Amino acid sequence: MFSKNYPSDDTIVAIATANGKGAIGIIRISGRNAFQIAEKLCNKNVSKWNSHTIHLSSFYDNKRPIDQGLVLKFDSPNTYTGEDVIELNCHGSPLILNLILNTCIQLGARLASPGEFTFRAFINGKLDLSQAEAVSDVINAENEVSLQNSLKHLKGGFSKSIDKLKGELIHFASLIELELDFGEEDVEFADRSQLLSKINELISEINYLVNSFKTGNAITKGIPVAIVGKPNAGKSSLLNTLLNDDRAIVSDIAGTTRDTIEELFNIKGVAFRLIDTAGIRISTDQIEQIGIEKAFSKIKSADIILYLIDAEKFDLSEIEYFFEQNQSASNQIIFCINKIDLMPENKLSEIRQILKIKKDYNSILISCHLRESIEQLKIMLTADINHKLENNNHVLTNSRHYNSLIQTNEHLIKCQAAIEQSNSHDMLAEDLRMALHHLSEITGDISNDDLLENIFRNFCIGK
Ligand SMILES: Nc1nc2c(ncn2[C@@H]2O[C@H](COP(=O)(O)OP(=O)(O)O)[C@@H](O)[C@H]2O)c(=O)[nH]1
Ligand SMILES: [Mg+2]
Repeated sequence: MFSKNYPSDDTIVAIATANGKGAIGIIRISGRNAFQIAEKLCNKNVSKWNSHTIHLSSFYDNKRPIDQGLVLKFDSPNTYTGEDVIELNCHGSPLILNLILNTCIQLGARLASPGEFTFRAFINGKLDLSQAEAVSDVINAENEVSLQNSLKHLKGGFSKSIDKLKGELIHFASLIELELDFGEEDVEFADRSQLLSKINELISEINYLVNSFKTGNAITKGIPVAIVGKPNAGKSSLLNTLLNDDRAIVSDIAGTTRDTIEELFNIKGVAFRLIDTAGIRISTDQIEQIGIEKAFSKIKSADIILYLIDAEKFDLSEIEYFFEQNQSASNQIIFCINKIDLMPENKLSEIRQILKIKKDYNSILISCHLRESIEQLKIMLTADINHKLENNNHVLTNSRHYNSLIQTNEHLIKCQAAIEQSNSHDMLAEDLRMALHHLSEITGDISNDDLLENIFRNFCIGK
């Protein structure tokens, strides 16, 4: 395969480490002239060195030494790009790095475009497209869970399950194509009931992946947690307590928080987006009313809702009402009974008793002032996501993959209908082809220049 945006028959070079001064800086060279260039740069017989060895050397610009460092030599094909590769570890000075880079360019290398090393790995079959994308996701991961997920994709587990789905479809697609070849004769090589059950199976497997996209999005961007409840229940206090910071204004004047406040925070590598909202009540204040409407919309989009209740005003019907109105398959509500420091123990046991009877409510008794049960609340926040991650082999995080899977399923659903209605072979074959086409987009068996450019231009130079 050849892409007009990335010629692949020349030798590329780039600084691989971040801008600025550091202990070391790394320059990478890849391509058929990599060793020749290194020979001139180091004034050493680099081509004769064994593969995967490290050598101390000076670096020269026209016989003038510019630095001293390590040279790593990798013979193709067992390299990152699949080509001959040289890595130079020099001192981490922008001046030195640029001098060496310019020398390599004078010696015939071309400055690499963003992601071009990974692109070459892709065209040389070292990585498929979804793995190449995972390289960039690994670098950009901002929390541990999202890092772990990207690493899984990089190792190729996700690609393997896509290949498995593809293999099953190809089998049937080829039988249907064969039927087409027989033209007028009404032969059926592919058992329709087997095909139908296979398609049903594929649709549900793809749906499973598609549904994991919400979790995937949440782990990269932070799981949205809305803190809601009546004015003065302690919502802003809980936000501050969880953040360990006086982020939101806390006061005993009801209606203090009129806009929503959003802050990212991390529990054991899982990112959450905490959203403090205006207290829900009937208000004549126009601005507060806008805040209350915003609170309702945050409730709708949140994955987790922390509904706060002032323990002194505990009322089961408030819980029941909120639960009925807002509970859905896509969210989890945790009722937090706050300010327990103000309550005598016998009153608290009463509340515990009432809540115990109603087991379907997820609830916890807390005190923001004393930080009581705050750690336990954090465990409750992570429990749901940990459960989802354990149960999902592959969590979809890439919207390109998501779109391809949605389109695959659209065609599979048409196949389903075509079989059920005994439609013509032609239509069935065409939908099978299209379903395969969209599946193949994910791993890059089918791609085009624009798609590739779109993916690789978001990489760092030198990767
Ligand atoms: N005693 C006690 N007071 C609290 C607690 N949490 C919040 N408060 C007080 O309750 C009032 C309302 O708190 P705030 O966080 O502004 O409530 P919001 O309107 O729900 O955001 C403030 O005076 C807080 O100091 C708690 O755990 N114990
Ligand atoms: Mg508030």
